Amino acid sequence: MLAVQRAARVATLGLRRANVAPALGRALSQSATAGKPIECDAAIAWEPKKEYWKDALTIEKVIVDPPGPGEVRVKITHAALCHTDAFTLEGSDPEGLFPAVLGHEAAGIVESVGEGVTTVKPGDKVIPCYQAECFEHDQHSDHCPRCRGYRVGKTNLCGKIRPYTGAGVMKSDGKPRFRSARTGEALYHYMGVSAFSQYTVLHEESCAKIRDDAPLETMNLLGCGLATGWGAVQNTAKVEPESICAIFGMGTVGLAVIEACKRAGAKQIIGVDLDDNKKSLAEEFGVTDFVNPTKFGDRPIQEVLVEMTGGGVDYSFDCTGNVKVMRSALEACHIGWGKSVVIGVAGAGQEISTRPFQLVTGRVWMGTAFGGFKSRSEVPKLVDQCMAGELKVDPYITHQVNLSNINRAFELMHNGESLRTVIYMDNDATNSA
Ligand code: NAD
Ligand code: AHE
Ligand code: ZN
Repeated sequence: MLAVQRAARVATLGLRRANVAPALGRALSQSATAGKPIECDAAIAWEPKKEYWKDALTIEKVIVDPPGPGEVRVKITHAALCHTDAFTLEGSDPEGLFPAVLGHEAAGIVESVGEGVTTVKPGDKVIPCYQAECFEHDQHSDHCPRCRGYRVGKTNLCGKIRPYTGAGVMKSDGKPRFRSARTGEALYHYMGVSAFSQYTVLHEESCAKIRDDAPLETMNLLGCGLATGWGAVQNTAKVEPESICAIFGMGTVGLAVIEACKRAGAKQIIGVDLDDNKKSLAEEFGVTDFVNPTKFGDRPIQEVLVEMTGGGVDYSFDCTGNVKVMRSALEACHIGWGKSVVIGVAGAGQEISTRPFQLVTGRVWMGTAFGGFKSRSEVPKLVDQCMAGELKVDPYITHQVNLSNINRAFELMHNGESLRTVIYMDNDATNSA
């Protein structure tokens, strides 16, 4: 029901929907390009821009080199904006590199594969995953120091290619596969994905192969925000029935947390946001209470929540990236057992603090990346759950734009007007209204 209601509200900005299917159809017959550089459109971030919502990206031609050994070239059909793209674009990311092709929440079709690739082939549908997952043989031979914990399920943070994705290059030769067609300048990859290009090159470890009948225009959201929110509840916090939960930040990630808390059987779900316009939306997703901290004068919001819940919440989640909010979320937890999960990403130089007494007295402060999911093996299962109707993606898609309107997507996010805006990457499928 919720899905139907929200889908009806999707705004298609300059998007001619009728043309989408033929454009995707063409993608399947592109093996003629294997082994050759491809020239295509991409949104380039030439430099950081504090006001990221004001036309920060330029749409230009880029050259995408063929995949090297262990690499996969993918035609990106649909991407979406996550707040982390804005965070990097505005210059807050200590790992941010420029010029770059940003974007990390996407879906697409394999165009060609490099030497040695065995897990995907041309024509396969994939979700690029910024948290890569190495292969079983890597884990058995302790490929990197993280394998010891990874193989027994202590973490989803694979270390095999992370140094290269952080450096914006490919592992096989330490170079990027993108260059500007206009200037010839090399362009860095972003989070090992670079979805804001019609073609990108991924490490094989980052390619989650999904079923052939999966709709790419919705499943792209599983590449970050939804998997993160759902996983934070089920994998990281492990919320149990009858819990009391508080969620700070009612963007896509926060709403996915709410949805998962409801599914887990939480009896009270408190949404916290500065924007009153988020109240009705949050109620649709499952909050039982909505709290706007600005309505309580100088009173710390954690005090309000502790009073409201008769001692504090069992679980809290920061989905804002604000370090003061992270502290409030921790201190809103019940003495003795409350757990607080940091999901939001804070800018360079920011640090969290609290009185150690908060932890001495039993509260637990933890964090999650990609909701604790292992990517290549678990994202296809999430797709199956969506296709079976057990999980819903549509309610999170509020807008659709074509690649040439990508800056509008950043503006909508900045204004708090959108949840996820899906970017249709094939400009032939759109008009420029
Ligand atoms: P978003 O911009 O869509 O939503 C953020 C929400 O927080 C908005 O509703 C905003 O009104 C609210 N907010 C801002 N400041 C607040 C405050 N002081 N108190 C209460 N609410 C406040 O962002 P999103 O895409 O949902 O992402 C949320 C955060 O999660 C971002 O920091 C993003 O970078 C991060 N993220 C982390 C992971 C991970 O794996 N850990 C994955 C995806 C996103
Ligand atoms: N590069 C930043 C940190 C950014 C960050 O924490 N990213 C999250 C994903 S946000 C997705 O929208 C994450 O998963 N981090 C773990 C990882 O391996 O990157 C910094 O502070 O340097
Ligand atoms: Zn993200």
